[in-house]
Amino acid sequence: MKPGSARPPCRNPHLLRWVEKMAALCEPAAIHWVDGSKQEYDRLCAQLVAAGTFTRLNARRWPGCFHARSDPGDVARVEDRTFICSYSREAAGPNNQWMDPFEMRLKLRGLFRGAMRGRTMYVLPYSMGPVGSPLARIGVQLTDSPYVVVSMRIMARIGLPVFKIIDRDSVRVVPGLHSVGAPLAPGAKDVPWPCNPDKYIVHFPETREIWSYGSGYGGNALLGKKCFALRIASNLARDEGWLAEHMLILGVEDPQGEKTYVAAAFPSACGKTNFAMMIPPPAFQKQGWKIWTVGDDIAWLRPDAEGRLRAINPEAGFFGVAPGTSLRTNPNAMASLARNTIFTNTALTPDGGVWWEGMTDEPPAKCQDWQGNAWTPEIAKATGAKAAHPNSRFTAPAAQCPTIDPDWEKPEGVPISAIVFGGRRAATIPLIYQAFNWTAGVYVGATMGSEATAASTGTTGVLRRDPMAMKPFCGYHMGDYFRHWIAMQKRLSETPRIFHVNWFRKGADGKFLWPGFGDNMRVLKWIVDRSRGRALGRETPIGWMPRHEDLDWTGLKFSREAFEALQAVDRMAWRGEVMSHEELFIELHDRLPKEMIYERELLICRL
Ligand code: SAT
Ligand code: MN
Repeated sequence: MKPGSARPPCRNPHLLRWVEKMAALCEPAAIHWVDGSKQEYDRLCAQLVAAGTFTRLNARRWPGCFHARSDPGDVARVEDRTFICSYSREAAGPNNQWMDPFEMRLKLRGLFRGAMRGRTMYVLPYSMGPVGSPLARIGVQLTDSPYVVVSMRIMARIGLPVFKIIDRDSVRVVPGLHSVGAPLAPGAKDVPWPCNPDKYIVHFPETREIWSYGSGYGGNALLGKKCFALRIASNLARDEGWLAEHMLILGVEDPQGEKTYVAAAFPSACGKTNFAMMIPPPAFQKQGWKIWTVGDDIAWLRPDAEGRLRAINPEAGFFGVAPGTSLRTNPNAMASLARNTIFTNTALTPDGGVWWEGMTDEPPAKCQDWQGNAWTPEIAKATGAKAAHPNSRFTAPAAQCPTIDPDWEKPEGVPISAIVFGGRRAATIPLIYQAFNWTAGVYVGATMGSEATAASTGTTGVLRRDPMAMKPFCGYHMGDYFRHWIAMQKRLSETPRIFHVNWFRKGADGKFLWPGFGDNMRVLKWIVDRSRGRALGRETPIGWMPRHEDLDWTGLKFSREAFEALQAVDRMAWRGEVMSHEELFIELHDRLPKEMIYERELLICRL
């Protein structure tokens, strides 16, 4: 039998009927039920090579790797084309774009009518979380993009084992319909990256549905990631008493061999992948400190029977930002992406390899840029042209990460002792502080801000409030989300400690004050030690802070003065900060929990 098939390998009547209805709407030329096998993957990759979407990389240097070039108009998430269509506008909140679900369905039916003509519709079952884990959830994505199918095989658990669960447990499935929105007329020639300038990324929270139209890129198209694991899952989590968060998960092993797990929320392209795979400085390694990676982007957290917060990484791969990733900044990511990886919008080198800004100190003498144009360092100097798109990505299997935690697929998840929030802030926000308690910590997360990055289309560098790094991903009213966070504590017997970090503070000379990367271990050690009640700090208006002597400086010269500049709490600047918290709160006022107002008042008093 040839891999994958035109016949359904599953009997679930709801699924069969839905596939039939959607096929009638989209009118694909064929239907392919995805089995998830390696043979099927290889065949689809070969097909993508033949279509010009993929270039097979040099098999000796990049075994099992492919390069893809997207349409220049389809390079990142499109937040201004993303909708939460709950029954009421209030439920979606001012943090989301809303459209009446009835009207939106009409609109979508029009867009999807005949949208898959001339293409194959893939029926792609996937599990977010280890197959069969009580914390995992199932989705089925219908898509006309083979690029999405092969990417999803890396990013999630897909295929026959998932169909089996759908049949056996008759679980509730999150349906997702995805089309690149580029039907093919009979005999017409396809383009390497079909897509549509008109894009709609739509969520119906009550019916747990996803409809995505017009894009083939990243979070717009790999529906398990942001659409399901964050926007729909945040709704599931609120209803079922857990948390779906934009967080990495890592384990810190101390010299005694004891492991402490930390979850950390940073906005897109703020270094989650680097932090999750950090290599401690040599002096720490010698003492026996080690970092283990559980996930780099999304965490699902749930109190267990004993009231301990446990987390799984619902994903199976990394969709990491390529530029800036190097053997120096993140050797574990480089090892993860060394084989069986799909690179999208990086540069292509003449010897069949990939390159991006920051990968090596010395750029290649020439290469093809992310759009296929000739690129040389001289051209770059003259025009500023980047070889790789700033949001170019690698899609790599998590299992290939040298520091992948032995427990990363444990069905019950790992116990979380600390939660870290952080953004990209050039001024005001110190390197590290600890919130006084859970509610104060929720306030810290709720009011965090970050300068926008290339992960979403739009202006970069502008400061925006990005509560818990969830602004683009919270699938309901942000005020209700804060309330849910505050209420979570009642279900916990042991409350994780909450911290805020900022690796990106700059001095008057515009240079970063903190070396970052491996040296973040010094901060992480304090976080772990505080969570275990074995480190000191001093009380400040914004929370607990380490003094210079509370951090381990072995192997790094970092003066008390430099540390004080990095940790300075400028009361005037903080007043401005609190005023801008107020702007967020005014926006959310109709559903803002009163704890947020109290916390703000207390902060003002302390300042
Ligand atoms: O949403 S994506 O998966 O394209 C990347 C991100 O923003 O984290
Ligand atoms: Mn992300």
